Amino acid sequence: MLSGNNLTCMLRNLGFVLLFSFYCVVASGQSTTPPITNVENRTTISLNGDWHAIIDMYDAGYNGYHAALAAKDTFFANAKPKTKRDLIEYDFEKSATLKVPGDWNSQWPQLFFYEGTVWYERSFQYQPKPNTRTFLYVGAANYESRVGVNGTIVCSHEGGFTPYNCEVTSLLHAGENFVVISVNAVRKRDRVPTMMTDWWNYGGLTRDVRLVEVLTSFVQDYAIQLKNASQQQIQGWVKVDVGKGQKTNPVTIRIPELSVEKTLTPDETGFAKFDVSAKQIDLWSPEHPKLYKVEIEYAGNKFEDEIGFRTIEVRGKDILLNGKPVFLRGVSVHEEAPFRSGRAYSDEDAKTLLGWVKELGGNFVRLAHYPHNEHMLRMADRMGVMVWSEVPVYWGIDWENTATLQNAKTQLTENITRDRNRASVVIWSVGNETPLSEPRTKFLRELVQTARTLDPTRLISAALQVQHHEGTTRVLDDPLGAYLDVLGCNEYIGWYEGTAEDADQAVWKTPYDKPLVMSEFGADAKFGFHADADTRWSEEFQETVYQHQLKMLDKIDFLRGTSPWILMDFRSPRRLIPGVQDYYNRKGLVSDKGEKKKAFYVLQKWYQEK
Ligand code: GCB
Repeated sequence: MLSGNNLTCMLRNLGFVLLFSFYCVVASGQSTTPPITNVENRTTISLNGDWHAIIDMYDAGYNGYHAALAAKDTFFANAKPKTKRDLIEYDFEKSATLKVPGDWNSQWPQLFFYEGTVWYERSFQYQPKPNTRTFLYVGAANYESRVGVNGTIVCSHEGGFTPYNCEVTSLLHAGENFVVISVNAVRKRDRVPTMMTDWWNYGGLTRDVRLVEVLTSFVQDYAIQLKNASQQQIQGWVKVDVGKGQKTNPVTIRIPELSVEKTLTPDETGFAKFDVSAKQIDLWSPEHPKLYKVEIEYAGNKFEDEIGFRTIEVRGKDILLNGKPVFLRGVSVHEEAPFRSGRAYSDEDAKTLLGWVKELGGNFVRLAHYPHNEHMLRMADRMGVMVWSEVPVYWGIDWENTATLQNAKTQLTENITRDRNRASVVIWSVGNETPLSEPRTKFLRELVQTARTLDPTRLISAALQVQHHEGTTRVLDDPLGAYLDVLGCNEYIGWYEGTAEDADQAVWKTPYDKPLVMSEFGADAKFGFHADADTRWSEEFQETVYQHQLKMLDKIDFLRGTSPWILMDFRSPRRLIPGVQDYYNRKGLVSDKGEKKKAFYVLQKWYQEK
């Protein structure tokens, strides 16, 4: 797809550098290069570490006192006075540093509530190599970011939870180079998510930043998995970025342990499909999270991935993993760091969070409410935890805005592109608790369609809400249900609605012949606060809500999974009671310091018996 803006951005590479670069950034939301997947296993140079940071509340880095600055005068220039008369009113070198990866809110006290623009800068040594292309890869920048290298603006990106890359080959030189990234976290009505969320709007370069080095022509992306409903047929495709003036070469895919070796010839666009049968595949499952080493070789360059093979299907009300009915014993999780607070970003964070899921007796996790960092998905693959992966189409999105829909589709596409080779992911969710209306259903149906086209091998769901009651019967008849494989439902009997005991009378019904995952239920409790079961915020109150909920859930004949809200307490600007909430949603089964509440053990017992 080559839009007018993209075409203009290409001209930039032909030499009209400053003028057109500025135009690209201002005029185009997504002037990034096609996503390179599996960067972890390619040749990369980490740019993690200390970055100089300038807080720019008024966007002075972009605007003068009357008009927008010319590109050469923006902070991307990283200018320094040349004579003692020169006036330059910013100085990266003298500015304090923020750690990358990491949100800015939890690093400097003056940034705790900040949502504007922060400029990041760091220098690095580089040695260009022959026949090599270099891309700058940003794991995530919340929410809108723009990238400049050695003074030239390269690309911009919208969406705070998915990766992007831009090619910087022609901008790098031997010796010292610098990169400047501006990140803006302002919430706006037309963004995804929109103004209101129940999580902290952590801003900044929240995930790994790296340079990725590839050959002139290279494998940019691929999908390798079991064919639907087959336990022997591996299929997929590869996409080569052919490179200017290059010819395509054959691509070889090897899975040594399965004696699979397949050589493909990409077409002139660099695309090739394959299908190969392999006997006796040791299937991936939570009990046995087997991963195979997969090698991808192209034009003398080889890299690896670790891929598990499993099938996931729905038959009537059942979810089948590797052809057998499975109950998803799960819990919802935010990307909140255990113990230290702030955004989670590391392998250690992932191990701790998923370790608690395992300790609960879980085999499933709902990664709420946006794509989590890649470490989490790879850890879920290794530890054997099935994943519900979601985009931040949350609450009251601007349903009738076509640019918002495009943005949501792009975020969904970036999410699926990054994670489609992870066996752990079994469900793509297109949204959470979206209020019923025709424009909303139309919007979400388009996302369902996008997900199905990109990945026909996984199940699609959304966390819905009960739309109407018939006495004590709750009827799950949201029209979106017709387009989903799995119904998701959030309900808070005993917390936002009625009493814990009301769950005893509740009956659940749906016109759809589909499985249900109760995607949320729960209650707040402050760890260590003990009282009787009628006292809000006590561990006993939360414990009682869980006891009644679980009894109710046992009676729903189409229930095939649960992901109660939530594994760990998490920061939220909506939670304001001093001494109790202190800006934390306290529905965690575990506190933010890792202390287990009484309800943890109630759920653990239920899962052990499931
Ligand atoms: C919900 C939302 C979740 C909130 C939760 C709550 O229904 O999906 O994002 O955090 O309720 O605690 O209110």
